[in-house]
Amino acid sequence: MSDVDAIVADALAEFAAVHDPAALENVKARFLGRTGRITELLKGLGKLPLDQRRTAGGRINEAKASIEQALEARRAALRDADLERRLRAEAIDVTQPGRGAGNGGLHPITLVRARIEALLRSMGFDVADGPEIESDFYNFTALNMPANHPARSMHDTFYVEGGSHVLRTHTSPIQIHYMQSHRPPLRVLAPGRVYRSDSDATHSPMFHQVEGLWIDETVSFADLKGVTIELLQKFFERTDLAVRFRPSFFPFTEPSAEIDMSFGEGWLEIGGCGMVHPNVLEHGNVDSSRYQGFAFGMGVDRLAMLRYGVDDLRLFFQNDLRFLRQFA
Ligand code: 2U9
Repeated sequence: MSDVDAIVADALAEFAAVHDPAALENVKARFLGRTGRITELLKGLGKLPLDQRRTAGGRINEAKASIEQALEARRAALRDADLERRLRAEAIDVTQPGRGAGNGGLHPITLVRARIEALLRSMGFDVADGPEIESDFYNFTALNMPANHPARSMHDTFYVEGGSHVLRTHTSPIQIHYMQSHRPPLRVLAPGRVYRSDSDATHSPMFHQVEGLWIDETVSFADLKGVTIELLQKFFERTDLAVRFRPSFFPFTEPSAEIDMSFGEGWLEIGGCGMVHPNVLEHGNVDSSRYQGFAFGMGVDRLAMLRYGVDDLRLFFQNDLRFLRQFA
């Protein structure tokens, strides 16, 4: 085998032995680079006698061409191998069954709230919303709880920095806004989150209320009883549900009563109610010499506990999916 054939054979063997593109280019340099073996041969041509130069040159160029061809073939083979490896590594089995997005569900508190909203809408109530941070006026003063009223104590209320605003302690401010922006007669339901500085198995610092308000010229305590009894019996789907109105006191209603209910054994307190205090009507820009009305408030969380038989309020707020999935 001539020198040239040996170089070609070496090149082909070395090309075949490398498995990554960078190493292949290093091998190429050793044969075709500036000081590569083929290049050196070409440089040496000048020293050959003229009659041998042509044949030798031809053979070297043929060798160079076959090395270049082998190089190109090896480059292509490495590219193909790399592509093949990546396709295998990144393969997606399109025949696999999908994981599924899973259907979400509504939170039990949301379900209870929606149910109360639907029942009261059917009795002609509008549903209103409002801010969770309220001014001192809308949360307290307008509800007949003037400065220094005990309900304003730091003990019960979360004050927002500065002290002029609070996290609303009831949804009643919604109805003050509503009275100010609507002319009577009016019927409105105010559901939402409220906040009190209180926390144990039956009290959460954040809880939910629904409050109803009906204002017209002759609305009476009899209407209040009719609406709340109908609401509770429909909500619990029990016509044998007994409801009792126990005299009480709230600054924003006069007279006032606690609403108790019974499925047969014992009474459960479920809310409060009363005829709206004239001072409250006036704060809502309602003429108290012409209009009167009733209001009631119920704890949504309490209603949810009773409807679903849940004995710890905190379960509603821990967001354990094992618990929440039972209601979806
Ligand atoms: C306006 C005027 C009066 C709403 C009322 C109650 C009595 C009441 C509690 C029940 C359970 C709150 O979540 S709870 O602890 N509520 O006892 N709420 S009267 O009175 C209003 C509301 C708005 C303008």
